[in-house]
Amino acid sequence: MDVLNDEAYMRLALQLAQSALGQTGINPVVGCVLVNDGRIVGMGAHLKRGQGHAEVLALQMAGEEARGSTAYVTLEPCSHHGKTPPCSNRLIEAGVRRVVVAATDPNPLVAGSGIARLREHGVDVTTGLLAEESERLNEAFVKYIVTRLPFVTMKTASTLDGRIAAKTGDSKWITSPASRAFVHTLRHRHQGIMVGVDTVIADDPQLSARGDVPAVQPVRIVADSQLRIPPGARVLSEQDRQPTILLASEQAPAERRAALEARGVTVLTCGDGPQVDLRLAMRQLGEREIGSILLEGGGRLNGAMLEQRLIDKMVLMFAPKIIGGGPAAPVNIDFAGFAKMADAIELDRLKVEQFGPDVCLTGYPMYK
Ligand code: AOF
Ligand code: ZN
Repeated sequence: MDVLNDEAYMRLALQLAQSALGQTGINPVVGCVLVNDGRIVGMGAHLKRGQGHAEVLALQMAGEEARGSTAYVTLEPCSHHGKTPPCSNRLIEAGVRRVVVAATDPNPLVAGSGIARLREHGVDVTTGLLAEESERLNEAFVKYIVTRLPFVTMKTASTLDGRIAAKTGDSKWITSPASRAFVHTLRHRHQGIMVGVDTVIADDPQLSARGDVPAVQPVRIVADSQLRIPPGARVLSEQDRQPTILLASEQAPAERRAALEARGVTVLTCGDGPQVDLRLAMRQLGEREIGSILLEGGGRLNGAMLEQRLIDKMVLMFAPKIIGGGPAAPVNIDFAGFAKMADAIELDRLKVEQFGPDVCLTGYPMYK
C-alpha cells in the first residue's frame, strides 16, 4: 500500500476476493475491508457457498469498532435472503457510515437494490471504484447468474505451429513445467474440466488439479456421444471423490449407459444426433450448478465449441517448438473455418504472459 486512499483499501479487498477464486462454486468471490479512524478494523472474504458473506466476516472481526467505519466491498452488498441474511442490513445495523463498492451485483435478486437500501438508511455510498477488476475476477459469476450457462475457458498447449501432438501421437510434453503448474491452478479455479472422448482414449488423463499444494477438484466432463469411453479410463475412477459427467447422444447404446451409471457416473442425454448437442449440454451443466468449465480439447471439440459460440475466454499456450506432421498431427483448434480473413474470430483484451520458455495468450473471442 503506497498511498493511503480509497483505492488502496479496495485493492486489498480485491486481493482477499482473488485468493478465494475456485472455492466459491457458482457464488462470486468477494472481499471486504473495514476501516475506522485510520485503522483497518476488520477483513473478510466469502470463502464457500452457503457460508458467511465477506461483509459479515469483516463485521464479526471488527465487533464494536464497525460503528462509524468505512466498508470497502468488491461487490455490491446483497439485499436478498439467500443462504444467509442480507449484508446491506447487517452493515446498517452495525452502524457503518460509508460504503465503497467496486462492482454492482448482476444477480437479478440484488441488481442495485443493496446499494439503494444502504442509501435509504443514510449510508454514504460510493460505487464503481475498480469495478472492472472486480467484474474480471467474477467473469464466470457474471455470465452464469444471468444466463444460467457455464462460463467456458478454452485452454490449449501447442507448438508454435499449433500442434497438440506429433504425427505419431506423442504429446509429452509440449509445454514446460511452469506452464503445467499454471494449468493446475486454472483447473482449481473452474468447477468443471471438459475434454472429448478421443482425448481420453489417446492420453488417458486424470483431469485433476495437481499443483504444489492440494486444490479443489473440478467435476470431470467428457463429451462422448456414443459412450466409447474405455471402462478402464482413469477419469472413471474414484467417483466418490471426483464425479464424472458424460455427455452422450440418445443414440448411445443403452447397455453401455447402464454399465457406466452402475459405477456412479452421470450420463446426460444431449440430443439425439450422432454428435452431442453442445449448447444443450451447456444448459444441462448449468442446471446442475456448474458455472465455469475449463475446456481442454482435443482440437475438434474445441473447434465445435467455438463454432457454437460457447467459448467465452481462451488461454493459448505456445511452446517455442515446431513439430510439423501434416494432417496426422492434430492442431489446437480444428473446425471447417471461414473463407475470408475478414470473418476470422478475433480476440479482445489480449494479454501476453510467459511461463518459463512458453508464451501464453489470454483473450476473449469476439463473435460476429
Ligand atoms: C455479498 N457478499 O460475500 C457474496 C455475495 O446463496 P447466498 O446467500 O450465499 O447468496 C449468494 C448471492 O449473494 C450471490 O449470487 C450474489 O448475488 C451474492 N453474493 N454478496 O453481499 C458476498 N458472496
Ligand atoms: Zn451478502
